[in-house]
Amino acid sequence: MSSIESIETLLVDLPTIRPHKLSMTTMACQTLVLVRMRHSDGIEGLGEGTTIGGLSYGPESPESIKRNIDSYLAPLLIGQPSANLNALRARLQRHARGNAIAKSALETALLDAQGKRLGLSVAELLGGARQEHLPVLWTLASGDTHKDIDEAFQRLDDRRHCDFKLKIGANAVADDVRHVAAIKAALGERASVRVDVNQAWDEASAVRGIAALQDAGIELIEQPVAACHHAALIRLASRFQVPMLADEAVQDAHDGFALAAGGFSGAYALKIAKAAGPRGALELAHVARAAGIGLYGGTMLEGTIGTAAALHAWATLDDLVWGSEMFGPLLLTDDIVAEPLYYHDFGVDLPRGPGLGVRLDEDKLAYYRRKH
Ligand code: MUC
Ligand code: MG
Repeated sequence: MSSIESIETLLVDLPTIRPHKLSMTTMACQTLVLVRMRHSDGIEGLGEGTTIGGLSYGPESPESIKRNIDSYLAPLLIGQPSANLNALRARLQRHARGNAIAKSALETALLDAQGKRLGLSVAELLGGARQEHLPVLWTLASGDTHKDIDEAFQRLDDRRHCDFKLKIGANAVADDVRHVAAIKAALGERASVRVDVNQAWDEASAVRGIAALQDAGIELIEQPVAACHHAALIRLASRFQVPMLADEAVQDAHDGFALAAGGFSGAYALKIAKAAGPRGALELAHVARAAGIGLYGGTMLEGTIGTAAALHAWATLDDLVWGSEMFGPLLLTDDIVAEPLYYHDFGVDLPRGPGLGVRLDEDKLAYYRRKH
């Protein structure tokens, strides 16, 4: 019976193709935390834990993810039998609080190894894929209205993306509304346009902003108010016709249940990073489904390994009514895998092969890994 032999964590810094401007930070680089988990049967499982903008997005940073895996989480797993994912997950939950992104990287590495061991894809391990090609939107976040419009037309012409999410909340509400309305007017019926406010508004600003965005034809409003303001999000969802997408407010199935029980309607952004891994994200999906809340495959702007892990989970769902945003690798200038994901026809193919279906490019990894 195989057991877990060693767990190596590496920080990998990859530049973005342009500055990516969110309400809380502007990214010029993305830092991936890569996990290489080696097992006594010779199999290596790969995992990735990634956040946005150091500590500006959430309570874990790339450095804390690495350090907490090295010091606390890896010792809980080393020496344990490789194959009982339920037991390993319970062990991490019992002995370590929080650290959802670190746990997601480890669960991904366990699933990848188990898939390779059994000759099954991660989607098959999770019950089987219902779709092999998933829709993927693109985030327009250059910070410049005209650049965003040019970028959107390029993506439409290339049949890369036909849905766009605009990052707002860093500017005055009226300026943000002007920016969004100009982009929607330029794209017209060719594209669906949504916004992500990343918690930047208080409720009064949200009421003003959403009323104007609804009039401009925006289709979805993501996380307009602070994550902890569940009641405000519920009030906004009942007040407006345009649906709300809960992101930071809904990390896992517990939040999903609380928000639904409080009367929320709309959609939930599923992210493996929020829910401590693909399995936790699917638990949230099941709660949402039971509550009649729509599903959306979310990203923490992961590289290819984290994106592939999420794709395997989302592929098991046949009711992602809001599609997905699994474009993380396309925001980066380079990659650390041998074969990139295949983006075409407004979506991406589920990678094939055992486990995640992804192989490392060791030269690229050696080049981009942080050396000190
Ligand atoms: C978020 O809050 O949704 C997803 C796409 C993007 O550009 O940023 C992320 C984070
Ligand atoms: Mg969001």
